[in-house]
Parts: sequence; structure tokens; C-alpha cells
Amino acid sequence: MGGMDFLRAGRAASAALGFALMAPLVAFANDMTTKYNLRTPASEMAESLYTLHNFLLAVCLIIFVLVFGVMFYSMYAHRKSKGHKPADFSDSHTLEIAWTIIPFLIVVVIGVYATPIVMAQKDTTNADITIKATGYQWKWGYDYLKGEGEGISFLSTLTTPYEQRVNLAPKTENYLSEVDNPMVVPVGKKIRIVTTANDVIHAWMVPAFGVKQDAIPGFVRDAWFRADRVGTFNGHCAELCGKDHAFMPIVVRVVTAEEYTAWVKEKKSAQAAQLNGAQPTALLALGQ
Ligand SMILES: [Cu+2]
Repeated sequence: MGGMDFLRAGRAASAALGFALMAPLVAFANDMTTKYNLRTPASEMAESLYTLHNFLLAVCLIIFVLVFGVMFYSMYAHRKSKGHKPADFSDSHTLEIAWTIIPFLIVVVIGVYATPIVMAQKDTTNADITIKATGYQWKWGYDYLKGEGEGISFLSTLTTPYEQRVNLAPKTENYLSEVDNPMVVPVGKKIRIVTTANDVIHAWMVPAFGVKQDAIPGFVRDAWFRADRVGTFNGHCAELCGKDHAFMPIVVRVVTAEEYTAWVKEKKSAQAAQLNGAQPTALLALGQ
């Protein structure tokens, strides 16, 4: 075997070894990110929160590596067995000023980056649709207050059967994330959520939209989101609210404008029929 062949074989072998070592690592990293990472953003807000989160993690990681790097290097390189004598100075102005100013600057950078995002989260003006979300032990009530769909109101309750919760039946795909009446909103519209509660403090949270707002009895709070794609998104009550806290999921169905209009029509006629004590089919027969 010539020199070049040997080199090539060596490279191939190291590439194969590298891949063999890397493949499980990459698979592990992928697994960790899908399992433990934040939800895939479905709104611009969630996207910027995701980037902010990654930026802060990077800042933390750099500080961690620098601080512990200096610490472990100092302990190792200046150990007693190498004959190092402990320093006997008691204070250093330069050092004290540096370790006050550097963290201050880091906090300023983080603040400058994060503040506009937090401000934007609080800007609930000019919403297309306003929906009140009321927390109950243990379900959600939705009242469409303003915009297309105004007047619609319903309760949203978990549909996962009790048998699944107590392991008497196998758990299905949307275990604890399925409800009878999901909130329905049109895609690309600014939805203002007004939160309140009827008994104890709950919180309305849908991670994919970057929304999380406490629902407090006797108070009104608000938040907003604008979903950038259609689909079904879920969240959970995010404030410990009693024994069935885990059983009041939030499901939001994001649909196209046309589908939304159709849903509003259907929901309204069903509601009207209920008020009149008549069946929707009876109304259809009357030509309404
Ligand atoms: Cu709750």
C-alpha cells in the first residue's frame, strides 16, 4: 500500500469512526430538541421569543465556560504541589470595578434586546377579534366579544375518557390535549384574548403562539396572538388551580378566513336554535 493509499484509508477510517461516534450523538440531540425544546413557533411573537431564548442560553453558556474555565485552570495550574505560594493581597480595585461593570453591561445588552419584545407582547390594540377566556375549575369558557363571530360563547371541556387517565384503557394520540369545543380563529388575524376566572387563578397558555396570561377572578387581563399558519395548536392551564389542573387543556383550531366564516355561521345558528328550543334541522325546514 502506497503512502497516498494509506492516507486515504486512514481518512476514510477516521471519517467512519467519526460518523459512528457522531451518529448517535446527532440522533440524541435531535431527540432532545424535539422532546425538550420549545414548541415550533406558529406566530411571529413565538418566533422572536424562541430567538431570544436561544440568545440568552448562549450568553449563559459563554459565562459558564469562561467563569468555570478560569476557576478550574487557576486551581490546576497554581496548585500547591507545583510549589505555588498563595497570594497575600486583600483587595483589587481594578478587579472589583471590572466584575461590577461587565455584568452590568451584559444585563444592559439583554435588556435592550428583550424589552421591545415584552412591550410588543403587551400591545393588544387594534385587534381583529376579541375573545374572553374564562377559567373554571376545570374547563375553559370562551366568549367572542368583538369582531367576526361576536356573540358566540361556549365551554371547552376535556374529552379524554377517565379510563385512559387511570390506565384502564390505552392512551390515545391526543391524550389530555383534546376538547369537545376548541377555540376557532382565522389565520393571520390579530386575536386579543381577555382572561379572567370564575373561581381560582388559572392561566391561558399556548406556547406555539407565545401567549401566557394569568386568568384572575375579579380581574381582567389581556394578551394577543396572530397565528401564521393553519392547524391545531394546544396548550394547558399554566397556573396550579386544584386537583384537576392537568385536565383543562386548551385547543385552538386555526382555519382560513372562509372556513372561519362558515364556522361562525354554523355556531350562530346552533346557538339560535338552542335559544329557541328548536333543533337546527327544524330551522332549516323553515328556510332560516
Ligand atoms: Cu386552571
